Amino acid sequence: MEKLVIIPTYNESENIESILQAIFKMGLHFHVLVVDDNSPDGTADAVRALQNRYTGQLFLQVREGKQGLGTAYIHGFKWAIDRRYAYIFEMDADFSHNPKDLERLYQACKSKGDVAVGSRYVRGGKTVNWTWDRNVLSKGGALYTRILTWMPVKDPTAGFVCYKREVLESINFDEINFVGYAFQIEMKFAAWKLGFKIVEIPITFIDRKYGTSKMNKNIVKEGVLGVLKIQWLSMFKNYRRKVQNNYVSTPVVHAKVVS
Ligand SMILES: Nc1nc2c(ncn2[C@@H]2O[C@H](COP(=O)(O)OP(=O)(O)O)[C@@H](O)[C@H]2O)c(=O)[nH]1
Ligand SMILES: [Mg+2]
Repeated sequence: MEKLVIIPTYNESENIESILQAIFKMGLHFHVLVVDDNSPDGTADAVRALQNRYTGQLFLQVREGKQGLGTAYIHGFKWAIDRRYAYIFEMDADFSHNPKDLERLYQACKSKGDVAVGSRYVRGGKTVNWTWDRNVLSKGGALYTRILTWMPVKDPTAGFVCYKREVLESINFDEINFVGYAFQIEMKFAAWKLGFKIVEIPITFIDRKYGTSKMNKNIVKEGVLGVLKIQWLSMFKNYRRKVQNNYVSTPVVHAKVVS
């Protein structure tokens, strides 16, 4: 149980089959967990249809309805921790994140840090086909986060990330309540505050060709207020202690039955 890619989905029937095929076709032993929020377009059925071909590699969790990206990931993280995966990845379904970069993220996480971020804003990274307003929003969000928090991450809203299991085990998910960009920022912020090392590797982020973005005004608002909130907590309310998970799960050891 080495590498698990978590893909949250909401109405991704046009992308899900091809992204899964692209991951498995590489033959690099990545397992995939799709966390679908009961998409009306039948995304989960498309996953089920592939599960026979990829038994033991492709997993599906369906939640009741659209509950946001953040809680979908937390659901996936708990699932992954229970199964003792060593490296746990976040990745979108829409091909903005290139499956071919998974291995580079893995190697960076394994040998250079505890968290590896696929970054648009380090040397060699870029975005392709994004509208100017999405670019401004994303770069502005990154700058805003860096100015307020001083977190040494150039692409704090990035959603293409590899975490060592120990990092996720150390975070108390009950304290992570954001759902959009703020979720991505807070996960990195929490890891950083808990003393883990974050490295960034350059990626090319390409805007989706199929399906629609689930970005909206509330997600932006949450991002602006969310960064203020976590910085406030870390300055005055001992954020580190709050977000630290005091219960680190250990594998169930089955006692040998003698006699
Ligand atoms: N399970 C779940 N997945 C979501 C939700 N919102 C977005 N996603 C998925 O999260 C990924 C990123 O979302 P996307 O709309 O592409 O955001 P953008 O890249 O910022 O425009 C995609 O795979 C979406 O299907 C949600 O509420 N629940
Ligand atoms: Mg997208």
